[in-house]
Amino acid sequence: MKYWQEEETYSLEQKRAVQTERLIKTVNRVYENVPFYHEKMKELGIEPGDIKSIDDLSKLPFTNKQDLRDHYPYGLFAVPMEEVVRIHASSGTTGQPTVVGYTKNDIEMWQNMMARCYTAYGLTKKDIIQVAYGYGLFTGGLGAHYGSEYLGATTVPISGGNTKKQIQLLQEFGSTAIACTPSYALYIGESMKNMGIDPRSTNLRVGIFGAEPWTDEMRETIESTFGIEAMNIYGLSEIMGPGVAFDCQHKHGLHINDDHFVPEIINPDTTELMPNGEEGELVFTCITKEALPLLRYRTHDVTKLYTKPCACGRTLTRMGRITGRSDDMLIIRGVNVFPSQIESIILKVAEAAPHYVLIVDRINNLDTLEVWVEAKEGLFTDAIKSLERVEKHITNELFSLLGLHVRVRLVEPRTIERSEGKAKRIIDKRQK
Ligand code: ADP
Ligand code: K
Ligand code: ZN
Repeated sequence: MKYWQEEETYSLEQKRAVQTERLIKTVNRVYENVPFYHEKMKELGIEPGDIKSIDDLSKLPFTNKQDLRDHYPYGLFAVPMEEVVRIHASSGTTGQPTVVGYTKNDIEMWQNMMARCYTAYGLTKKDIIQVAYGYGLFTGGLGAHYGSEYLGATTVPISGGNTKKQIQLLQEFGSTAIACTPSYALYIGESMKNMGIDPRSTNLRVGIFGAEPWTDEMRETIESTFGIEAMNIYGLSEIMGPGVAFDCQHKHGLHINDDHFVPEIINPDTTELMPNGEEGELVFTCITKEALPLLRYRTHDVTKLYTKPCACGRTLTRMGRITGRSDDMLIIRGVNVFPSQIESIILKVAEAAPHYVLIVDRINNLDTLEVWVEAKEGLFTDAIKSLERVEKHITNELFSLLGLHVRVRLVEPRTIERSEGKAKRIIDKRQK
């Protein structure tokens, strides 16, 4: 099977018609049922009748994470609580958690979106999918789980952590796919090697990796470690959870399920729409959600959209890899730095292991950035000279990319903390 649903290949006209119909319905619903949106629209001087097509999307008000917090926990829900069958909460990477809810139809839609992803990754009901995202309030585990069952695959609900057990099940259950963060995949691979197990020796064919930013260099590292296809999956709890966008076999941008979540790219400073193809902040409008249909939700994720059709035949709009969250962007002496830029350099250095952390501090009123990278096993037994040479090499590479002098410290193997979920790449020592 090539696609899970026909909608994935709708012609542009068909898609626009569907988007228009769904947007109008959503705007009417929130205007009537969510006082927050009613007020916001009034402030902007618009009524539901002013939204006549998908082109009117930009007339609508934005929604910020803070708006969810201000209406904690259920204040933005558009249905009575008796219709809500599930609650999740964001992991709170950047502050207070926010609560999201789903109706029965929302869960069904989510399962379909996940099944679209799995199908694009070449997975079917014949596969055994080991779900190593955390189960619980975080959307990763249950999102991947329900979608996997819906696909008909054999689902192994091990959740995150418990790395020895993960490895045991990979070997004994014959899992053909694993769903986890890319940083956790790396950790599992490393643990296998430490246990004397070849990570390429299992039945694993596909990795379903997301929930945190990662680079193409990281993809290559993971693919060669396990001998698998490492597929990207993107999502956020406010919009749904995993399955908002996914790689197809061409791995050239992620297809957004834009018959359900309509993307826009804005300039984060002015909130104006960016010209086609330019990078900016990703914004989503949910046009089919019942419990929490957010309008123009600002994700703070930075990327760009591709409008050209994809060779796979899907007409779903593509987005580039997330270069970072605007919350994660460091401004060091006036230069914007994303951890992913540093990752892409480090992973090209033969002597460096793919484990790193960025230490930000403020010294004499100047922001400073130090990059700590693990040396590959064996390097520390060499002369100090070679350590210095590698540090210098990375420093130079970073300088030519960023125009910024960054202090690089090669640290001993296995000294940087490993992650079983979302990796923490930045240690910020500045006083807030
Ligand atoms: P939190 O905001 O607390 O981390 P979520 O668990 O909803 O809550 O995380 C969603 C965020 O995770 C996204 O907004 C994005 O920043 C990040 N993310 C998810 N998937 C990917 C991916 N494939 N690539 C890059 N970033 C991702
Ligand atoms: K099955
Ligand atoms: Zn494609």
